[in-house]
Amino acid sequence: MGVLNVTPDSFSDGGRYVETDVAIQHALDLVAQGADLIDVGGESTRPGAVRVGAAEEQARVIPVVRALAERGVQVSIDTMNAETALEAVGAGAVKINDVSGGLADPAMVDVVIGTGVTYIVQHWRGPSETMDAQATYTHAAREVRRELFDRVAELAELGVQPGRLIIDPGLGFAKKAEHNWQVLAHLADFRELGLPVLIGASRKRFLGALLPEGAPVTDRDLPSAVISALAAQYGVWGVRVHDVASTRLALDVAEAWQAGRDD
Ligand code: PMM
Repeated sequence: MGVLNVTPDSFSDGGRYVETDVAIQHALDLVAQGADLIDVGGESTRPGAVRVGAAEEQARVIPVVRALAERGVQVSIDTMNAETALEAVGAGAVKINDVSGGLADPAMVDVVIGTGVTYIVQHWRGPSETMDAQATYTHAAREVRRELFDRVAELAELGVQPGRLIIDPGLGFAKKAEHNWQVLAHLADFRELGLPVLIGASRKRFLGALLPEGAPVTDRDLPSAVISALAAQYGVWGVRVHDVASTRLALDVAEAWQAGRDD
């Protein structure tokens, strides 16, 4: 999954793809580099980010979603807003990626049921303004998994077919570096429900902590690609990344390694 943030303030690629034409071209480049899906977002979720209005969010993302869908690109819409999700599916998005798992906007569940598209449910404890303060766990992997599985059960009760769900532990969302590593080390446990698992580690702060202070955010692409390869070994369904080329290569290595095992 290649990331396309059409936002002026995303921490990882903020401001680069605000113009529609530039955004579309960047997405096509990501597809050429091997992305199977483009995740289009119009609202930054970085820690401390302030919410944008639905109208502004839609003005950013809908033309991009439509243009990509018309070119045959598989698009997911990264939004917590039900109205934006509905508009995006109308414009051709095939998946809704909601970092709040439907907790930020109660109307989201009806959109998911009504549109029939695949829904990516992420572990979420609260909005970006407050999530760092909510990063307290006694055993992060176990608690994140429990909370995420509980959310899946709630969605099923509300009428969302579990077979349409993809789950994501939400690295960096109400999680400190050590919590992210604990979740990654226990990734296999997240497959217990049999649902596809998505991981979004790309360019996040906990990877920056491995690099020299002040290193540019693009230096996080190599550790991100390593995580992609390791996540593949754990059988995850997908990885959400900014630098598709390095992750594609990392996944090719993991696949060739796996093929050697099958001989
Ligand atoms: N991370 C971000 C945004 N959307 N969606 C999913 N499913 N999982 C993630 O980990 C995730 C996401 C924040 O990263 P960005 O600002 O670099 O896009």
